[in-house]
Amino acid sequence: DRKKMGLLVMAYGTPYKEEDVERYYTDIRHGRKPTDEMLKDLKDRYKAIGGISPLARITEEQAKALETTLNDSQEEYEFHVYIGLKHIEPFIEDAVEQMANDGIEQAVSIVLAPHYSTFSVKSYNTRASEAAEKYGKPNIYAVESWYDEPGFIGFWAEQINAVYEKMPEAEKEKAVLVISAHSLPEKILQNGDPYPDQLKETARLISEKTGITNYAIGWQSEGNTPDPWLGPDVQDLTRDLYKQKGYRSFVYAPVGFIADHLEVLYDNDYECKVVCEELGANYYRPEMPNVHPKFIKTLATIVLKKVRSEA
Ligand code: FEC
Repeated sequence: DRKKMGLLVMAYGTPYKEEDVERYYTDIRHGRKPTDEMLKDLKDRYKAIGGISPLARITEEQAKALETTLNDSQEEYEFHVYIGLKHIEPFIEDAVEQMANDGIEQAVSIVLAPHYSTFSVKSYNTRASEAAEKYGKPNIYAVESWYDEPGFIGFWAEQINAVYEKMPEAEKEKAVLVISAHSLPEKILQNGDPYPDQLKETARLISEKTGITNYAIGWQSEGNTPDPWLGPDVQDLTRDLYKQKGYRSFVYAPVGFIADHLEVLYDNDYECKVVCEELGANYYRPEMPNVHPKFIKTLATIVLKKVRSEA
């Protein structure tokens, strides 16, 4: 008989329809309503990527595919997936409550973001464990980060190589790989947050695997707040690399994300592309992991490693 194991897949969440944008944005802002101008700006960005974000569908497909892959790849555990979102229902707390109601005693959790930060992964994990405490179950084994997992590095290396292979030699020499993650307020650094070092390590491993040495690390999608955010921002970085290093082709790998969503489809595919067009440079963006079977297999490897070492 297989042992029953909850599989808590946590992700950011996105509005399901236009009417959800305001409450979603309010949740992101810790309960402060956005101004009309901010709300309009966000709605306009969703419109620019086709109305709503594909993220809700992709998160669901990733979670389902992960459950299936896990159950097909071993016989010791029977995984039962639950999605818990940060900023919209089903919230992390809803998922944990459902697991408790379903009698799940043990669970493994993974956040669909590779790099650990007190602002991101820690807050997901704290919410899950506080909810589990409230309901008296399940006991949750939490994956904290997977920014250096070989299958993850391998996935990006393959997608990046596919882009470079299509370039003529002369273009390759003047191409640069821009590796990025979501920016966070600089104040995270005061408590020794590992987030920037983990991104650096992902970049180093991708460079090692692809042999691409012309690369730079950037930050993107910074929030609309007065505090200083981690930089350089990818758009400024693009201009600087063009002027100071003479690069003419830019390959963006937003490795802090794993799906096609607003921060990639707008912040890279629109905003960075506009900068490239202004400069007369070439814009490239390799495919995101989404539900690529190799990527899902990598997530399954990470989850199984956690379960086998702790459960
Ligand atoms: O709907 C979609 O397709 C996009 C979903 C989305 C993802 C995402 C990932 C991350 N965020 C992170 C941190 C912050 C901080 C603030 C912030 C603000 C926003 C806003 C939207 C938004 N985020 Fe997000 N983020 C996504 C969407 N994010 C919309 C609000 C408008 C804007 O600023 O553009 C600032 C909050 C504040 O005001 O204090 C901080 C981090 C990630 C990557 C890790 C993860 O996925 O959890 C970190 C996807």
